[in-house]
Amino acid sequence: MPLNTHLNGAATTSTMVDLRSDTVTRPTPAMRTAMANAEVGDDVLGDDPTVNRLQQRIAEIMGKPAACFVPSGSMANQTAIRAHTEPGDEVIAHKDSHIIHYETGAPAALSGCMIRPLDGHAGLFDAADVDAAVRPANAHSPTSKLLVVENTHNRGGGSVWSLEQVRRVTQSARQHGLKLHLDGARLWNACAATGHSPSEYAAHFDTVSCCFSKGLGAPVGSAVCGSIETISRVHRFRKMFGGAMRQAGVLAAAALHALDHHRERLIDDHAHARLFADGLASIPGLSIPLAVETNMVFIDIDRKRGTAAALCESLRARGVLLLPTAPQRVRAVCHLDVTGPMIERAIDIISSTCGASKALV
Ligand code: TLP
Repeated sequence: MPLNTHLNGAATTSTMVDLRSDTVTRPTPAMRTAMANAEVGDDVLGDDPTVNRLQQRIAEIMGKPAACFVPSGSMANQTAIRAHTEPGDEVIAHKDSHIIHYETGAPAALSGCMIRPLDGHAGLFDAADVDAAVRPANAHSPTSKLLVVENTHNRGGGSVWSLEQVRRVTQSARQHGLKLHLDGARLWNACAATGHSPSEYAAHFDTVSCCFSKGLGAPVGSAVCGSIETISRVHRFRKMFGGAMRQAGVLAAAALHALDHHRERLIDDHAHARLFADGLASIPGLSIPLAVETNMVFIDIDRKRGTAAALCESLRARGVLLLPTAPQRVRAVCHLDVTGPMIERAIDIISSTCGASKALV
């Protein structure tokens, strides 16, 4: 079993096992050094050499002509949506997408778009679903404009799209004249799981967003990659949405460090997630509803045992942090600051907590 050999200074002193998200990581000492040494300038004037270097690097990794560094994954998705659409257009996406559940209604508020939600197991859908969702071109319907695919899919359990399914879905969308955006906040995990390169996935999309602050462990930052024309629109909307930053090179340096040092270790997070799921499987009252394909584990709680919120409260008091995502469902995410022994400890604590009382609420 591969164990995470990286130990952050802060993580070793903390007794908490924080599995709420892969966003909770703290910059490693080496990352902090890279940040401290970053050359900076005013990025609103295009003068930050480290931001410029990051944008060039991430565009190359994704196989796109241009990239724009933005403060968050939500801003990456929303600037891309705005760049592809006009008010009154419709965006097609899975009903469990991050852009629907966790981006504060931004497609409506910032782009004036409707969303057409698709069904499908674990956040995935197929070409026929896209065909059926596209509106007829007439004077009454919204204009179907953009398809958004999320890979890995967060609420789908960190599920991974196969390249074959991406090909089918994007081909169908192109036939209908749709633009294509990939929410690749965790594309790094999809690539670690499949062995595909980011550009193999990105090739099927007009724009791809990716995050440096989730699995890769940087403190802040995402990017949108695409054509020069589309990225210049993204750049404009980044400014409009309040996301233009000045000496952002300190953040870009962390992202560059993460790209160089934190991609290969993602398979350790995936192994830890499987170890965690296996350890929970035999605990009465808990079940794993979605296949564990990457760094996430979703856990369903039998009603007789109480609610997800009550379980999370009990576990917090005992040193394990999980996130309730539905009344009977919690999420655990493995990341850079979690080691194999920490996973073992979390399993023991959950096991004894669930064994200790029949019902928590
Ligand atoms: N997801 C966060 C929460 O918002 C739920 C998390 O803890 O998983 N796309 C996907 C697929 C995401 O999971 C997230 C963040 C984002 C975009 C947005 O990134 P941020 O939080 O940087 O705006």
